[in-house]
Amino acid sequence: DKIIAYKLKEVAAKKDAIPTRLLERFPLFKKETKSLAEILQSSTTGVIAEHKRRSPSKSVINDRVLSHEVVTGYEEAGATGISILTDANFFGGSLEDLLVTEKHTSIPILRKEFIIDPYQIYESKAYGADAILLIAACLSSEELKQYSHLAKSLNLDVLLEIHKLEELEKSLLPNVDMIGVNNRNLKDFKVNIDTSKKLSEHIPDDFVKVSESGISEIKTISDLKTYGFQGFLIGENFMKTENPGESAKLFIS
Ligand code: IGP
Repeated sequence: DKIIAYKLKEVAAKKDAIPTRLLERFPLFKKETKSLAEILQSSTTGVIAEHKRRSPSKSVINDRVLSHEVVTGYEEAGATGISILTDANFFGGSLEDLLVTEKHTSIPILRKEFIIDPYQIYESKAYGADAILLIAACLSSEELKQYSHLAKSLNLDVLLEIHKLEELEKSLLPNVDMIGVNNRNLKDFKVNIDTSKKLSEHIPDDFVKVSESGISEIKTISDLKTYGFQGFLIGENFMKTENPGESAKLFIS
């Protein structure tokens, strides 16, 4: 709730600085996007490696490494996709990180942000994202419908994040490509991989299943694969090391 209030203010200021019609004229707005969902379905690893400097649960994870080195390292390691946290206040990220990533990688880029306004979807496209995250806990059914439709009309894939069964019903939408189960409880930040396992059987097969947060062992991935998961979002486990790309390589190979 604190985050949402902050985001509403942030977006209002941004709209004044760069209105949507200007975003639509950014060169990257015309970029041909790559489908993260499609690539996950044909990938053997399915790792979506995340660039995350800080988090509310851990405060500083890694403020030393350069984002372009992290993302090239992730790509070389064999990551299927890259997730870029653009929130500055809680995660130490920026839209600049998204631009840098777009310049240095050819694998699909997920913009990780608390999206609470359609403006941020135009912004994601203008700064080079291929996919966006929508969080069921932050949005109404109507907003989820409207936002996923807008994303699709801009050729952005949609990863819809849920934490519990009650959020799934409003998330089964035609313009949603992937359903992500967040293993981290937003209240106490505890992670439990069983959250993914428990919810998996309720997610229809026409959505690509992604398990998010708290993954630090390769055997967790092979285990989750038996529950139908094809995507694995991993941040901290790589970012907390001196060389996140190298850590991802050791993990993936
Ligand atoms: C990555 P971890 O535990 O590997 O660092 O988690 C990712 O799942 C996590 O950063 C995340 C997140 C989010 C961050 C999942 N959903 C929503 C911000 C907003």
